[in-house]
This record gives sequence, structure tokens and C-alpha cells, in this order.
Amino acid sequence: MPLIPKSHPRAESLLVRERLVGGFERGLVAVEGLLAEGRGEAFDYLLGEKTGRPARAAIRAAAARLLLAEDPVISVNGNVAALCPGEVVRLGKAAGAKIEVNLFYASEKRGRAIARTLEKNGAGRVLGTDRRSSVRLPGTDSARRTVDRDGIFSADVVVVPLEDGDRTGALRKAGKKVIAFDLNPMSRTSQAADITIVDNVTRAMALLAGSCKRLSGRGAGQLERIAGGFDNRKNLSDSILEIRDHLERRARLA
Ligand code: PTJ
Repeated sequence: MPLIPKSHPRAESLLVRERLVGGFERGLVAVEGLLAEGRGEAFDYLLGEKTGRPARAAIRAAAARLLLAEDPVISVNGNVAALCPGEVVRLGKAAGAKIEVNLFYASEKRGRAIARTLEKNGAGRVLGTDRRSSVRLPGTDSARRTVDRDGIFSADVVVVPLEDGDRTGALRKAGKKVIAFDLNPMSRTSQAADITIVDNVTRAMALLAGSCKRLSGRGAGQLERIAGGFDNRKNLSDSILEIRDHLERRARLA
């Protein structure tokens, strides 16, 4: 790994980038995943590289929705496995959710490497790598349509970090509640999900696990009020306004 001095003004962002490059070298991340991270970084920059108020509200609603779920599943791709595998496992434990590998650029070898990484980080059984239990999710043509019968296929709530809009729509058509993480509040995924967390998975995955822990003692009525009172359209607008406000502040400094 190249030496990134701690004093570098962009050290944190550069170290995250190195985590992804390391994941690529270990066979977890698709080459396209490196480009996807660049797109995310650009939006993160526009958002001020922090978890804003709309993201915090979405995280709380997502935690309530997960705790109300009967059979929640976290869908994991290459980027997520490289960026925050320990946090995914912690979220799985805090929310009582299964973990399933699901790839856009399908590769059995990469899928197995991702499952191993999650297991090394403390995951129990990781779904999505056994062909015998794969079934097809109707309504999407990408490789993401291949899902596990005991996982995403039968889930009532699915967490999809860095997803594509088509499958988010297909999951909703199949009657599932979808929680997305996406730094771009204008993406099709963001628009199609029930709850979109407009934040970097490197910050928000741990925050969601913590929120599940904090809300775990609450009754169903209270959780329903938190989840049901959340308006994704309004929250996405607030995230776009957050970008505008950040740009206005920067413009005044220029
Ligand atoms: O491992 P695979 O084969 O499943 O492929 C994964 C990628 C990410 C390559 C695939 O899902 C893909 O091509 O994704 P997209 O269509 O580029 O969408 C990624 C979305 O996630 C974009 O809207 C980005 O802004 C956003 N994004 C990128 N990095 C992050 C992010 N959102 C949150 N945190 C990030 N670190």
C-alpha cells in the first residue's frame, strides 16, 4: 500500500480509496466498482463529506423498518465488501438480518471471495453463493436477478447499498420494502427505494447498526410511527437542498 501521510489534507478519502483498490487486488471488487466509487466521491464532496440531517433521519427510519421486519436481508456487492465488511456483519447482528452476496457484474469466484471476507469478519452463513438455492427475481434483466430462495427472494425488507435502479424497482414490485444507501440523491435507486440513506457507506453502515441497537428496546407501535412517518421524496429533496446550501457556503468563501 502506498504511504499516505496522515497530515495530507485528503488523507481520509485517500485511505478509503486504498481500501477499495486493496479489495480490487484481492478479487472482491469489479473494475467498474472503482469507477462507481469515483462517482460516489464526487457526490460526497458536494455533500460536505459528512452525515447530514436528512441522512440521520433516513438512518433512524431504516433502523425502525429493519427492527419491524420479519425476514430482513442485507445485499452485499464487491464495493461494500471492500469498504465496510465488519460494519455489515454488525448491522446483520443488530437487526437480526441475513447477509446475501448479490453482484451486478456476476462472477462466482468473486462471490466466494466476498463471502469469505464477510465470514472472516464474523458473519455466520452467507447466502448467495450456492447455485442450488438460486432463483430468479422477476422484473429485472441484470445478473442481480439471481437471488437466494432463503434470502432476498423471501425477505420482507432488503438493504441495498450501491444498487441499480432496475432491481430496486423489481424488489418493490415483489412487495418488499427497500432501504438503499446512495450518495447520489438523484439516482434511479434513490428515487425508487422506500428509504434512501444519502450518505457514504463508510460512515452510514456503522451508524445504522448503532441506531438498530439503540431502538431495539422500543415497542412495535413506536417503531411503526418512526418508519411510517418517514417521507423519502421529502428527504431526497432535503439532501439536494443540502448540496445547494453547501455550494452556496463554498461560493461565499471562493
Ligand atoms: O460488485 P458488483 O458487481 O455488484 O458491482 C458493484 C457496482 C457498484 C460496480 C455496481 O453496483 C454499479 O455499477 O453501481 P453504479 O450503478 O455505479 O451505482 C453506484 C451508486 O452508488 C452511484 O449512485 C454512486 O453515487 C453511489 N456510491 C458510490 N460509492 C458510494 C456510493 N454510495 C454510498 N457510499 C459509497 N461509498
